Amino acid sequence: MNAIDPNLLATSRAARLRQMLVSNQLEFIMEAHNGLSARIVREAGFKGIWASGLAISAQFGVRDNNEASWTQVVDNLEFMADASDLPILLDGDTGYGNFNNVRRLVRKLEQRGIAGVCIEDKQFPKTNSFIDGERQPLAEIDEFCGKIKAGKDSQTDDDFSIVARVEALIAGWGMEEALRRAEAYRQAGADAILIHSKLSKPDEILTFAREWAGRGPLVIVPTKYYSTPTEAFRKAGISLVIWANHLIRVAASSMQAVAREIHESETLVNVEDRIASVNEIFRLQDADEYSAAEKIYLSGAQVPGAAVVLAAGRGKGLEALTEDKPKIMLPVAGKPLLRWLVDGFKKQGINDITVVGGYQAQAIDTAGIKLAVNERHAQTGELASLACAADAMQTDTVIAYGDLLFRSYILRDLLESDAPFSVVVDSSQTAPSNQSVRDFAWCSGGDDRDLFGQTITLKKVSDTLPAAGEAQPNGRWIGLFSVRGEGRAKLQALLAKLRERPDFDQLDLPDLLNALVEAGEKIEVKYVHGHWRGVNDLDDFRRAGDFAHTQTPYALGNVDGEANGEAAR
Ligand code: SPV
Ligand code: MG
Repeated sequence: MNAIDPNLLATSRAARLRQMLVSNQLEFIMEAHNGLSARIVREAGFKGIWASGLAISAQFGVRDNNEASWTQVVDNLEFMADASDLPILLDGDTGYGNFNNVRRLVRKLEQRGIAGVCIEDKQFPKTNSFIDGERQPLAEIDEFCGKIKAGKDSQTDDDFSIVARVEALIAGWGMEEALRRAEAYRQAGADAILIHSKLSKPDEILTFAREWAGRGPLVIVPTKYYSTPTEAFRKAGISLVIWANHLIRVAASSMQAVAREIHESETLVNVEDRIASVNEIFRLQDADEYSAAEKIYLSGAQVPGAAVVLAAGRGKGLEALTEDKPKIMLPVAGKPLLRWLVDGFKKQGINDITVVGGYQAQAIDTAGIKLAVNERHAQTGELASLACAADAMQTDTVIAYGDLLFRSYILRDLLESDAPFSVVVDSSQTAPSNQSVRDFAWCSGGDDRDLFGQTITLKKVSDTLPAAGEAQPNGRWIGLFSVRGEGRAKLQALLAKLRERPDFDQLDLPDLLNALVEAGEKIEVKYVHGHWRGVNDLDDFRRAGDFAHTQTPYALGNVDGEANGEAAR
């Protein structure tokens, strides 16, 4: 992301827009149509926003014919200006009336922190230039110049800009008329000329720019001549390019794809991991600022949970790939296994994440996590690693194997459990299908939908399958274990007790679960049926890539039916 120069932020928005118009480098502004898209434009690195008439009317679900009133547009702009500190250039259509309406518009825009307005020389109510452009009547030159003068005379901030948009080429009036109008508008006080074209080639824009010969800043909207290399605009001396409608268009196509998918599949499970998480929406709304303020102004605010990820191992059968890094740093579908897990936690609002490393711990990417190191990892099991993170368990904590990929609802459902202890068990895995499968789970009942609402508890976890005739497992523990409330102190006490055992260094997480059961604690079972992967060997890695791809965002990945094919092994 291009950071915005902090010095620029010190100047007013109007001054920044004016600077973009008069600077001798080519500048770009991006369409936004509401507060959220304004924030997104800012985060993408743009220096300014085009408040497009087409996009704003479209997001209201009305036509670009002044069906939304000008005050509705201005109210919408207020949300945009609040959500983003970028300068906003309003597409003010024809100025919504005569010179007097323009005067009032300019005053109201200044009051809402808008940096400038573009008015076009058509007649109110206008129609979008790309709909029968040649049939649209143009304003009289003198009348339009009066609007420009009235607007300039009514602004109180000298830096507020009025851009005059010439529609002569759109309406088929020719180059000479376009130049005549542009010159008249410049003399009337316009700060820049927007020359619009609906051709698929930039020819008339480039001719106009050549004839204009730098008499003032030129603004263009290359929606129709989009394949023109940007360098051509730079060479032609254009000041500002408006990318005019691309966020409303991507919003429409993404919404169409997801709405269709949910309607057809009658489930959310295929889309959840491919769309912005609810937490991402919270972030865009600046919810953290609210939480911080809550801590100052409200007592008793909730402390979020924590996670401990056990990632000390090198990975069996992966030696060739893990010479210089632990298994969890191996990439799956373009990002390290650990990142998938950490992102999964963050998505559920768990930001306090401690990763216990061991083998090549220095190679662990510590962005957004705390690292604890089990120095004796080569001689110890998982419990010794967990003990290294004992301090991290000051709040409700989820303990996880580091080599897990899972659909986000699995963690969400686990977090919703109020039980002191709970685990996730996959009822689709009751027999080994490859050598690395372990952690079979025996429970107080099977995954029977008829038992809905009843609590199932864990009886035992073991990697040894029973002989025929003995009780068969009800599934496989996937490696997620949540400890809440009073469970925390109990877990710490049990860990301390287990540490005294001579075989402590050999103990793994299933031993802890079994010890809790033996101590009479109830461990609630949350059943799932697939939708996760343990990544233990090379084969798993290959399949994990497919699994992860089903979770890439719609805008980036494919939208075909692959999302259904990843039930675990
Ligand atoms: C808009 O974005 O509303 C514009 C540009 O006015 S265009 O749609 O190209 O006319
Ligand atoms: Mg418009």
